[in-house]
Amino acid sequence: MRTRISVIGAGMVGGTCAQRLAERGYADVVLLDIVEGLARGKALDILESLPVVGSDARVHGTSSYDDVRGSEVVVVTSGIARKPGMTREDLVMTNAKVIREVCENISRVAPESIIVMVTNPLDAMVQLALHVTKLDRTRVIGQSGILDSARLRTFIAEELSVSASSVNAYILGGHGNTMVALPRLSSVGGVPLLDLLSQERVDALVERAVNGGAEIVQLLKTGSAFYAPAAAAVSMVDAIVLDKREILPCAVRLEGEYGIDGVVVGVPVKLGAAGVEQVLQLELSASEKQALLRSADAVRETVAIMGL
Ligand code: LAC
Repeated sequence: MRTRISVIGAGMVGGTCAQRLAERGYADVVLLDIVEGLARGKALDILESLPVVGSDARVHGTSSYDDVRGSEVVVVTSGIARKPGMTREDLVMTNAKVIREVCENISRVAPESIIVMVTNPLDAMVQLALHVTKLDRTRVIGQSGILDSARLRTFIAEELSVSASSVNAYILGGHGNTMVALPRLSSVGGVPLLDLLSQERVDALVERAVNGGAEIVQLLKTGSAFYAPAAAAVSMVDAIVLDKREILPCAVRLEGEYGIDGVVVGVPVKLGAAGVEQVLQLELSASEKQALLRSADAVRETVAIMGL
């Protein structure tokens, strides 16, 4: 039997995830949305693109959770996106209601799956999914750090006129304004970033990356980014389904690591077939550690709004 991956929510992120996954061809894709016809329409459109791109994946659009049964990975993208002027945290009450229901359904039909959460406010939604599904923290993982780091890598690559694939940069912490960039540990072709750019330039690039989501919202006006978030989520699915054991910054519930207990924030993890196979502990400076603790506090505040 072929591997099945489900994508919940057929909006811009969900549809783009389904497309990217279907084009890879290593699994069949179920795209689900409660809006009648939306997932079926997008899935059919993606399916009809596959003879052209050369993939044999089966793509199925549905409104029924029964079709999610047997999924190895479930990518959750449901909920509303922010509009100009909103923070990700402004979405918490609306999206918590949606995510609670989605997770109850996943528990019912695919209790063995690994959940990749994409919905904002990201860290709080991972925390809610852990609460509802009662799954181990290794199996409920949030997408944020890959996206935030990719933005920083893009800006560094542009500034230095090098391939972004030669740029190593990490952004950790919660997926909000308190996210924590680590320029000290960033490098370009193995050369420390701070040997190549002034602190001032690095600070400016970091600030643009931290505000990267808002920059896109401001331009689109009617929604938020979806190409890069979908690419980031799909790279997590790759790592899991292909058992890559890739080191990626992901949102995971910490249990004492970095001096944080019971809060979801982004840290580097080893991602493979079992989900989070290891939480990596970087040596942080005092100020970096402070910033991570502050970010965890911000996540705690958002989680408290949900009454968890
Ligand atoms: C972003 C949103 C989707 O960072 O969280 O673009």
